[in-house]
Formats: sequence, C-alpha cells, structure tokens
Amino acid sequence: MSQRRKFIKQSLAGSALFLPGAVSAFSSFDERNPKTGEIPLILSTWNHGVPANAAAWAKLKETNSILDAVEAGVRDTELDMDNLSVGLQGLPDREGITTLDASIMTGDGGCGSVAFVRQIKHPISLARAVMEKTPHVMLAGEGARQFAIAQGFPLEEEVLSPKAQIEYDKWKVTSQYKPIINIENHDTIGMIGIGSNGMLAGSCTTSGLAYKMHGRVGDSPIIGAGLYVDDEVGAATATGLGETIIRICGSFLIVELMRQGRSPQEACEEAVRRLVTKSKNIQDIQAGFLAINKDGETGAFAVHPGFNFAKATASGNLLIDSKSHF
Ligand code: SD4
Repeated sequence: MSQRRKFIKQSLAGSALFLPGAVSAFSSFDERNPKTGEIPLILSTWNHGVPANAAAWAKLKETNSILDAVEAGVRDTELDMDNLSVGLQGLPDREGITTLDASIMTGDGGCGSVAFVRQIKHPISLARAVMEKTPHVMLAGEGARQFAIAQGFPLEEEVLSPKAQIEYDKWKVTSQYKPIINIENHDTIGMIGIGSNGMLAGSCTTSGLAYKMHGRVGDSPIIGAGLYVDDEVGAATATGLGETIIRICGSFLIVELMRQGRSPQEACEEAVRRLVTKSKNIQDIQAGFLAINKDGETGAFAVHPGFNFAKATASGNLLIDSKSHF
C-alpha cells in the first residue's frame, strides 16, 4: 500500500474527532502514554496547540508531508489575535517594537531559522525559506527582512495590536525590567510530529519575552535549544524562559538522552532537572518541554504546574496537563 493511502486509511476513522467540540482534557498524562504510540502523531505546546494541531492534521491529510503539517499548524497560531506571545500581535520589546523568532527542522538534518525579525506575519515560513532556499541555517534582523522581501513576503505595517498596545502602555507606567516568564506569561508554540512514513519534523515560533531588550533573541530560533529533530531518534521542543533553555541546549539534550535509551518522558524530566540546577530564581521561571520518539511515544515536563499541550493522533486531538518538577 502506498504511504499516502496508508495514511488516509489510518486517519479516516479518527477524522470526525477533530471537530472543535471533540477536545477533552486529562489530568494525568502517563495513563494515556502507551509503550508504542499511534502514528501519525502531532504534539504542540499550550492550549492554542489544539487548533494548531487541527490545522497541521488537515495539512498532513492533504500533502502527507509532516514538514508541511508543522509549518501549517503554527501559521494558525501566528494569526491568533488573542495570543500575545506569537506573531506580530505579540507583546513588544522595551522600545515598543515587536520582533519575532522562529525555527523549523526536519529529521534528516534540514533546518532553518529567523531571529529578531520585524514586519513579517509568518516567520515560520520565512524560516522554511531559509532552510530550502539559502546555504545558511539562520538569518537575523534586517538581513532576514531583506531576504523576506526578496522572496516576496509582504511587509506588514509596524503597529502594535490593540491588545499589545494596552499591555505595553500599562507596562510603561513602571517600565520595570523583569526578564522572567512565569506561569501567567507564556504562549510560544512549539510543534513536533511524525508522519505515517516515520519522518519527523518540528516548528517553533514566538514574539519572545515581553519587554525584552531590543535585539534579544530567545531559544525558539536556536536549533538545539527551542527545537531539535532527528529521524533516527525523535524530536523535542521547548517553551518558557529562553535563556534557561539555551543554557542547557534543552531540545538537543532531550533527543540525545533518548538516543541513549531514555524514554521521551524520562528525557524531558532530566532536561528540567538540569535546567532547575543551572537557573537562579527558579521560583519565578517557567519552562516546559515536549518530546516524541520514532515509535510514537511521548513525553512532557515543566518546571512549575500550569504547562499543558495538545496531542493529535487519528484517535483525537486532546489537551493534556503536563506534570512538573515543583
Ligand atoms: C523565548 N521561549 O523567547 C520563548 C518564550 C516562550 O512561552 O516560550 N514563551 O524565550
């Protein structure tokens, strides 16, 4: 049977479950973590992962490409006007300028990213263009914007979204520089997936830390920090305070731990343990990881309670609470 026909057959039974009302939540992740998971599988961070997974699943059905799927999934979040941590509607830096970071990776070592980029509605697609159309892995700032123009990406007007403007005006009253991400201040989307052909891919996109210094780049566009994918092993992605994630090469660390035999869950827990030991003021810092291995097993773990993620298979698209270190 061709891979495409096999995928359609596998996914048909579950397709009705992708209606908006079909989302349900489970308090414990492990009870639903079989030794070998269902494939295809898509995992993404936070509750906006549910609609993002649905968009990714629809694309996977259309093209049978897990790369297309993880790009389409997070493009959905990049347009979500309620999300103040992804896309041009996200909260700005201290100067009132919104700058975006994004990365994309395939399990054969292909990767592309953009950092500190302005005026681009879909940085994930720009990251994909860096991967596919340049000899480089990463473009930043004005160079990334020039590349976008050359590739025909429209430049958006540089104005804050109404919600971001309200929040920025409030912040300016005290202008306190507190580079923390706590459990109320998050929303980056990281998405990892495996197609029915066993190929893996991942994507990550964010406006980064609110009120960051102008020029600050987080973990999301750093291959190995916010995202890492290897067809031989599995994939991992991160959310939370990027500085803490970069410091431990979080996503690469998780994939390497899985390579050495740890389950995705064990690998995520070890990465959080290491992050906790290397970070000061850990009470104020939230970070979380998601992982899958090539057998479709999954893992999730965070520093503090409050992290959740969406898991899509042919059986459904579920919002699940992650366990945490504290
Ligand atoms: C960053 N990791 O720029 C991102 C922010 C984030 O949920 O994940 N927020 O540090």
